[in-house]
Amino acid sequence: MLELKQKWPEERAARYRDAGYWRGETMSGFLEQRAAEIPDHIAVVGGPERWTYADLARKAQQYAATFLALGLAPGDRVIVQLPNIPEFLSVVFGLFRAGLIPVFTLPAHRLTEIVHFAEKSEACAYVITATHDGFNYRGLAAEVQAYSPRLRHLIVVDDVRQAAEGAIELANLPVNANPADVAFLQISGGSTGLSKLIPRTHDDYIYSFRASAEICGLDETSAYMAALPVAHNFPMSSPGVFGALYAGSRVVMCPSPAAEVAFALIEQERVTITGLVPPLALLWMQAATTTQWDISSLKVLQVGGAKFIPEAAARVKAALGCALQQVFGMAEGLVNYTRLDDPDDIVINTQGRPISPDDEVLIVDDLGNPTKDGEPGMLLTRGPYTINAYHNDDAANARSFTDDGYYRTGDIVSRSADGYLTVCGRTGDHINRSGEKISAEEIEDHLLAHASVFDAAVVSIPDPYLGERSCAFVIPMGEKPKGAALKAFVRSRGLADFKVPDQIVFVEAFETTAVGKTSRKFLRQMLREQFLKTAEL
Ligand code: AMP
Ligand code: DBH
Repeated sequence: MLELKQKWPEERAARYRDAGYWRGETMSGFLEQRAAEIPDHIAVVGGPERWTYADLARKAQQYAATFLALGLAPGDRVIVQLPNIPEFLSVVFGLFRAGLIPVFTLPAHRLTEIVHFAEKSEACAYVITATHDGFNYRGLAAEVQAYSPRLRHLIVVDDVRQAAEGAIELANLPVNANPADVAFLQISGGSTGLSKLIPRTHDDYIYSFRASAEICGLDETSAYMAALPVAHNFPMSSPGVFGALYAGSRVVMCPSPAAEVAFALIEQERVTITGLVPPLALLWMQAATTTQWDISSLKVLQVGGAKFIPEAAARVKAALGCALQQVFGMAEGLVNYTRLDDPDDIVINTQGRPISPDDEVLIVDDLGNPTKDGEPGMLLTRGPYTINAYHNDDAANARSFTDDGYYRTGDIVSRSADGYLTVCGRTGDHINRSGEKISAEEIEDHLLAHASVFDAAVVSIPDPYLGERSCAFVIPMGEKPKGAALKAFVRSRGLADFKVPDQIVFVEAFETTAVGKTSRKFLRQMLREQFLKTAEL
């Protein structure tokens, strides 16, 4: 198996330890510590479950023992595809306790994506629920296993739950991990081609969510609700469920971000903080005008994952009766927050400033020269919780990191004199659809696999609800297929639903000047501009 690595140059690592960012804690270590300190506090609620910190730590140990009894060995990688249920936490902390490496995926992922993650990570096990949201994950798992024979162990939580509860605690569990080691693989949104795997260490990730919990004011009286899919980096760590547990808060697992489902839970659990992507924030603001639920416990609504326009940001306080916090982050590391005591002007018009005084932010023009304050440029960053390399992807590493270790975020931002960032756009060809990033190239490849497609270019189009939607320009070959049939074809390739093009536009040709001589990037840009000139949005 390819070794898991995430190394910072020794000089920087020493600096981060000296500054107290990296404290030598581990994922399972911190949970066990909380369980010893506040055993009877509620750690997580969801569905009929209500677990104390002692319950969660015990269940994690039982899962750890169960995984090892199944024949998994420390260092093995385990694909985790679980919805927002308390067992997400007992399973994941069980994996940490057993020295196993979770590979996080979203409930929306399908055959193509899971097989890709399994192959890239060399995973030998796959954890699912039998069904969720009407989808049969056993069926998906059977298909995945047919493609990825290395994935020997299928663990359906519905089946192992009982055995785990009977498992003997502490049965030969390995010693806790080394804090500098990789704890898990997170996934990127995949701006070029398929999603990349992001190795995060205990040290760096714990720093990011511990500091996030502080910035967000979490303590033992707070209740954090995970409304977005919890495997996403945002609800996982900004401060997310991990930051909430670190702070001794209560985690509320919300099965759906639909306003009425979430509002009911906010009332029942007296939720104080949650995070959303912009389109959901708009829906919640609308729903709040008529809801019967009492959402007055909510103090902070975080919004991130995609640009939240100032006009909408300005309405949050009045519409939901809570403060807004903008969050601009990435699974690769750097996370920016507006602070809870920032003036409205900053909260409404910026995407915040970095977590750490040691987050190094460079904003450069096309020639690599730093831009002036207030002028847009490409955002590069390095720091105590930003990765230096993806797992098992030399080409992406060559592209995405500079020689001196900066991550090229692909975002175009401007920075104010006091260090606040405003996102202006991006350099890459992906579509940010409601916070889900879709690679144009990945979808073009699927379209090209259709017998009646000669060529295809996928671009983002501004959309009043989604922020951006995907539009595929297709040159047909032979008989022109129907748009709906092409969408069905892409879906049948085993892709997450959010990647199916929202719109298909047939064209006779791409302008040859654009194809022959210039890049695909330019072609996409040209098609988008032509479309925007003529179309009604
Ligand atoms: P990923 O690398 O897949 O985790 O996606 C992170 C990307 O999401 C960032 O590089 C931005 O392009 C985008 N993003 C996240 N938060 C925001 C935000 N608040 N405003 C604008 N873009 C955002
Ligand atoms: O979009 C993201 O990936 C994101 C947004 C907000 C993120 O990773 C985060 C906060 O940590």
